[in-house]
Amino acid sequence: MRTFESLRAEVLELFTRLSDIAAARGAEEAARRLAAGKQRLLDERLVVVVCGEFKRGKSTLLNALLGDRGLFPVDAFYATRVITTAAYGHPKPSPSP
Ligand SMILES: Nc1nc2c(ncn2[C@@H]2O[C@H](COP(=O)(O)OP(=O)(O)OP(=O)(O)O)[C@@H](O)[C@H]2O)c(=O)[nH]1
Ligand SMILES: [Mg+2]
Repeated sequence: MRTFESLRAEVLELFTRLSDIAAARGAEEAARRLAAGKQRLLDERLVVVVCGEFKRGKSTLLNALLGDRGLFPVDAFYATRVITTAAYGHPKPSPSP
């Protein structure tokens, strides 16, 4: 069975091959984007984009996936008006009594 690590290694190899092709063709923008994508994979950051029309349940879906019903505001009227990112972080320590 293919593991995440083996898939990751395969994709990193593809980045190298594609970057060589982009460089050979002088495709600078493609090379820049490939380098950025490769770096994200090396950093072990997976970026998932959720986009859609207004009021289609994006925030509701994200709250369900992240297990926090109060994380993104959900409303029948416009609730999320700006591009918003969520990232994992260590919880703040509780204030000492
Ligand atoms: N029937 C139904 N309603 C849903 C579903 N998911 C969300 N809703 C409702 O649809 C409305 C909009 O949900 P949101 O999660 O705020 O949608 P959104 O796409 O994040 O909205 P904006 O960020 O403001 O564009 C809310 O009233 C939700 O309760 C669903 O799967 N089924
Ligand atoms: Mg929203």
